[in-house]
Amino acid sequence: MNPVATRLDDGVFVIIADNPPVNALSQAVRDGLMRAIGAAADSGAACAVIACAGRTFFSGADITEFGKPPKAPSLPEVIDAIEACPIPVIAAIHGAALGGGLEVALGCDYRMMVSSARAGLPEVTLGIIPGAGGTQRLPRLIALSEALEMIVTGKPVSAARALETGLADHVAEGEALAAALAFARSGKLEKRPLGARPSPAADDKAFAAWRGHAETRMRGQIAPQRAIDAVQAACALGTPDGLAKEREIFLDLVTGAQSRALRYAFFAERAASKIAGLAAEPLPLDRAAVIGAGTMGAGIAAAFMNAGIPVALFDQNPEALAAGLARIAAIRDGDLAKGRIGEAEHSRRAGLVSGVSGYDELKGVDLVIEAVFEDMDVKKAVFAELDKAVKPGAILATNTSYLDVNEIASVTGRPGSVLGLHFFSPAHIMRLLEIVQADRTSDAALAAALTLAKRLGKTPVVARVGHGFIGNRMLSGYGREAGLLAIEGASPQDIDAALYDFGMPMGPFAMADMAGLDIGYSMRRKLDPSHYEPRATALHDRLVEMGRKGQKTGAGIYAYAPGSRAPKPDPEVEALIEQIAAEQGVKRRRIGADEIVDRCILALVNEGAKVLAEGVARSGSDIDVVYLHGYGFPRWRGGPMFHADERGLKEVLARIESFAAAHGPRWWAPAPLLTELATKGGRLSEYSS
Ligand code: 3H9
Repeated sequence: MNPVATRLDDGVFVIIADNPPVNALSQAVRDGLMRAIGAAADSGAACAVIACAGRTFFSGADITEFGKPPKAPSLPEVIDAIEACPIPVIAAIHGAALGGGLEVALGCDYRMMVSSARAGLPEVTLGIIPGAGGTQRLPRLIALSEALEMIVTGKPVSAARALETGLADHVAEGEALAAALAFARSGKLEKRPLGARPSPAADDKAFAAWRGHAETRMRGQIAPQRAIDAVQAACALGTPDGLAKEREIFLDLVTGAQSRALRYAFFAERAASKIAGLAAEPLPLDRAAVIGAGTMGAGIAAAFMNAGIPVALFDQNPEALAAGLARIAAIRDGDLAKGRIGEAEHSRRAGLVSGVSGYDELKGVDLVIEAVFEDMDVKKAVFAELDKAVKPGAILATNTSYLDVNEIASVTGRPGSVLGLHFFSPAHIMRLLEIVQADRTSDAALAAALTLAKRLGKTPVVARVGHGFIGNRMLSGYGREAGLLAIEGASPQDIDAALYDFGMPMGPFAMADMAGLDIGYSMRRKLDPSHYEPRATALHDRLVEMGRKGQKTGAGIYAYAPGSRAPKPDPEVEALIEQIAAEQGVKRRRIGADEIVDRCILALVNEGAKVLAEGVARSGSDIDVVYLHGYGFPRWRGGPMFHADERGLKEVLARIESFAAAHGPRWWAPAPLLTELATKGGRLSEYSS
């Protein structure tokens, strides 16, 4: 069926595309548009309108077609045809005009947006640049610096902003097609093809500024720099040559490793929130409570407040409760001060948060999230109280990052309503939400948690019960190798630098100092020693015992100048490392960045393969989503599992075997699933349990 319909509406030729869910510009849509433009030219109409049915204007090229043989007509051909159409063409934009969608609109003579619509060129987020004229036509329409901002950052702009910059000609309320028809009839329209406009003047300062921005804020990514090359071509060349240059860069990037990884990440995120066979209707979640007013509890409550969900913060200690409420107030005050919200929203948010100190005040809530001390007995006591106090059917969730959710559920009379909601710190900012499905968690509770994640603006991943679930279980291997490498001879700053250069936002030692070394220290006191390697944590333990707990005490693995968070190597720590190495009988050696990265990253991969085989993670792509959103793994590498696949599992296995030979099998015995996929063929990122 042709997804593009046409009709003549009182002298206006109307073209409506309908390709649910988001009107991606698939081959069928391009073909339909091409034919519709031909018909518009022959229709005798005064002008044409291109609109979309459903929830949005074109959301861009169909990403699933990338990497496959191209099918005619190409999008640039369609847009050239729109631009060459003898009658003026109006784009009627609702929802979002993104990527190729905005490029279609730029091929039109007028852009009409409804006030709720957005327009953007997010191609760089997929590791490519606009490939259908966006980098050539946009700088011919709006100021060069504004075009650069949209193209380099990939961030969409509102209709109001589009009107200000000249991207939109008209902004209207109501339904897009009706508004475009009214606009079409409001005056005499003319042909004004952007491709025929002269090149914009080059602005070397703006180019340098955006290159600097891309270098620091989009570190490691190729596409933003290449997008600037394309805009420079728009300034230096006429349209045909500029378009050819843009196309050349687009085709080069779309077949490259970064784009493959970023497209994979796009679909992995969407797959993570879908559970096959989950038919249950989600339960209503209109009032929530958070137990424990510490940093985590307050952050979780703030996430609810920001999402507009009334939330009660519970703590039996009045001082802790007051401090937690003050933390939440500081978060909304900060948003007001930074202009992210206005006065009205600020007071609305203030009204959503209350403090409570008695279990009996929690009767009416639909969901409780416990965020108390990480101790099984304490958690069980809290859940027993909650089970008595909170209405039947309400969900009881724990924010534990390690503990057995089945055991916690066992003290309640409603194990079907118990699950884990593992937020990452700071909870109102970090996007990842690990949802832990315990053995008896009901489908309705799981469905409710997935819906809640969406309302909170989080990216959910469902994990099953297992020590540390997905993220922290794997992280222990990463941290272990970093600790051992330091004893074996690499300095903390070398290790941090190697992993930073790999693309991690910070190295493991700087991260440990930021989080506080005492957190791991007190957790290890309660852990079964089979879960960690004491040789690797000896340094951390000694530092804590010396009172060096990280940034908060002004010294940890690094030293910090008063009031500064910049880590400085500390000779005292270097001497301590030497001493620990001597105690452990380790002869220190020079260790290169390659070994540092492989030891740390392949430890993640090997543990990830075990997590996957055990069913703690449902799929390899879920693991990658956890690492992208919870641990800052570089998105342009796809995630640890995808990264291993791209490197080649045979090579990964050989490297892991070499580590097993050098350091013993206890931590390095290859995961059986990894061995199987490497030998028989298969990909970790495509594996599901
Ligand atoms: C481009 O245009 C290149 C051109 O310059 C050059 C070409 C030559 N293609 O996100 P949702 C699917 S690059 C295929 O959950 P929302 C998505 O996978 C493109 N599929 O909805 C999901 O499928 P499923 C530039 C797509 O309401 C379903 O649609 N454009 C595409 O939360 C619903 O998606 C972009 O980068 C696509 N382009 O958000 C925009 N887009 O249900 C990418 C979505 O099976 N898209 N799907 O899981 C988005 O940012 C969001 O989807 C959007 C809607 C904001 C549109």
